[in-house]
Amino acid sequence: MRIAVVGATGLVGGEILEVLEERNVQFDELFLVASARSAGSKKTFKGKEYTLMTMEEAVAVAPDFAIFSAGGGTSLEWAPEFAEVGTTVVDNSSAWRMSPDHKLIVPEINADSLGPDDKIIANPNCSTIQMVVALEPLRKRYGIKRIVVSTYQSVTGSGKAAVDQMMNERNGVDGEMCYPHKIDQNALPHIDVFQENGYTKEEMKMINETKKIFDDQTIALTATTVRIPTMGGHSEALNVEFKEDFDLYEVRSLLTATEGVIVQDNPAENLYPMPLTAHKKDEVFVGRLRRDESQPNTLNMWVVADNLRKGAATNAVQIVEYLQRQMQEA
Ligand code: A2P
Ligand code: 11C
Repeated sequence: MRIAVVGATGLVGGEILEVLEERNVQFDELFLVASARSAGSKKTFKGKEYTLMTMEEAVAVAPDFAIFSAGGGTSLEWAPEFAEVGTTVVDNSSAWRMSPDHKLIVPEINADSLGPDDKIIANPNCSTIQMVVALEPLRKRYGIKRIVVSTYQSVTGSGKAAVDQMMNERNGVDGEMCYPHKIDQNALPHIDVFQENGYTKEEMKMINETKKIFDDQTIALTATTVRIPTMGGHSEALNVEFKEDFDLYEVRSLLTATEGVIVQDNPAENLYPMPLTAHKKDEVFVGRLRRDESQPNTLNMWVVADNLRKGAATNAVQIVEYLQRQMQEA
């Protein structure tokens, strides 16, 4: 079993390495890949020093798996090259997500749709993943009619340059601007580029990816995505209208029984999910569960996850673990 991490010097790449180590994922060889700028420099993993490789070098060794987190353009250009030599690519970018020929996978929901011909597998957007993981047990029980989601997203979702912008602002240092405005002490209702319909690309990703993952084009969904000056952890306010009425006690039980979901919901003790407490955790945290008293069959909930973990690295590594298990069982 040979695994390549493509984009190993980036924020998500670094997180993938941490997750591989923490989960003790088994492999015989590991290849760390970055741009030609970094190739030849060294990076340490589990006490061993690795020399960063170029994409060309990584394709030449034809690893079993390549976990990509190096941007959409790199994925479009290189994922097919890896697939061609037999590598299964798990891609963190948006390049393949909405392609009808590629699967968009959250292991808890639809990994069983994967087959041996799926050589390029798409990992959903971070804000989509944490929402669908929290909703899946409720969707199965009550059916979903409509979702209204508002997000509060960490600067880590935009990569290193955004973290640098925020820290420079905090330290009073001039530097490159990643966002069109200051981010520290601010909130930008603007994530990714604006589309012709007035929504941002991030908002449209949440809408379109959710329908694809749930394999249900009938779900009505609308989103407002907002960048806030937090480090590591996206938060989401969800308003969900179900097809059938629900019992709040049962909602809590269903969520509590769901692997990968942790319910933190005790207002009497000020217990609710927060980015600080979700940081570096692999689970999705859910709280503030309450009935929307303005409309039937409708629930309000607050969902938080570390966007670099379950939103990116953890989900990608879980896909690899799933496929490893399939290969061992075959
Ligand atoms: P590098 O450090 O050599 O530029 P982030 O999103 O945190 O900025 O990380 C982006 C990651 O993608 C980095 O590891 C970066 O490597 C990598 N990367 C960017 N462009 C390419 C490319 N053309 N080929 C391979 N890796 C790339
Ligand atoms: C953000 N959700 O927080 C984005 C980052 O499509 O994988 C991830 C972009 C993507 O800015």
